[in-house]
Amino acid sequence: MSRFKYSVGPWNVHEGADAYGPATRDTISFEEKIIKFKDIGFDAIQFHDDDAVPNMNSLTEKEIIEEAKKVKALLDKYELKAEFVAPRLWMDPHTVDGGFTSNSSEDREFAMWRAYRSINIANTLGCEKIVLWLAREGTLCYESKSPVQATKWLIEAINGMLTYDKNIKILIETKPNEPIDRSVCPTMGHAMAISAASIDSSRVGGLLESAHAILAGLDPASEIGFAMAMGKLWGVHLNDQNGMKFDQDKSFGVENLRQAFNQMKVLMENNYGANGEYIGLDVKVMRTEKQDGSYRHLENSLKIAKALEAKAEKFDCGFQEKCVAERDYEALEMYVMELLMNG
Ligand code: GLO
Ligand code: MG
Repeated sequence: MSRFKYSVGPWNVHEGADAYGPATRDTISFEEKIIKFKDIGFDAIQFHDDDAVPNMNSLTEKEIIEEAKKVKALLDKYELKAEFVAPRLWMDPHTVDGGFTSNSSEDREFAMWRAYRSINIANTLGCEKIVLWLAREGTLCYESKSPVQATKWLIEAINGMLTYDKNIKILIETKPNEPIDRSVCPTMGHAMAISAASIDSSRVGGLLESAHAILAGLDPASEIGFAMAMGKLWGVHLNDQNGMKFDQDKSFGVENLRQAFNQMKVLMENNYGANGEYIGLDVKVMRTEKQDGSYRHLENSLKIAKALEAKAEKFDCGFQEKCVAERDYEALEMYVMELLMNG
């Protein structure tokens, strides 16, 4: 048994297409996915706005809510919750140059339209969290945007959402690059500063993804710790990443086991989940996997997360204190390695 509740997004089971080649697996329907998610042990589903309401651009506001109600009924049927809704501001012709920070005012308006519709969908699905993964809020050509103006636009957009709905909470999912080269909001420090600059910082927090911290050259556990120190870690995307290259979304712990252990440890020591927060997994199935292996990365990640939770439970704080008092960090380091290597 884990002390945590876990969540997953439908995009984590996909067909395997990448920038260099086509799909390698068949499409699985949303309902089939969530049945399996429940079966594997997940408690909640993460949504993009158009995961819940496909083709939402061509629907009226009323139709969007009607569609969202059908998804809510499905969630209820399988006793699942919605964790958050994230406006998908990176797929549309209107967001080629970004959404909230696009140089086109028309595109910025479109981004707000999607953000407000995402809030309506979240309300219908019974969740209060809006995640902003700011995929294209940044530059490919550095001189194309002012970093000052772009940051101000982002804060304005967040203020617009806070004003639109008095109950929602905004979680900025930080990422330094990909698909853009330089992001407006690359790390938890940036997210916390943007929160502080908003009109209601008590409703603007962060979501830390392990791979994104590694892409920024930072330790995910430290990023988690920083946001927790501010009382603003309201979501995580645990996964893994081999160094500073393309975003890999590997199964949790498979590349950096000690870092993964320390993420779990910092979450546990600081009571993550006490306010209903989920441990989200944002892991992608490998392209090489066959159809019947579509969920193995999720099963593996959950298994690893729970095993590391058990390791962190066993962590001998008395011994740690003794090592710290004696400044015997070699002993402490070896203790951690033995804890991870043995049984
Ligand atoms: C990509 C992000 C992405 C988001 C998801 C929810 O790098 O991790 O998967 O988490 O779109 O906003
Ligand atoms: Mg993510």
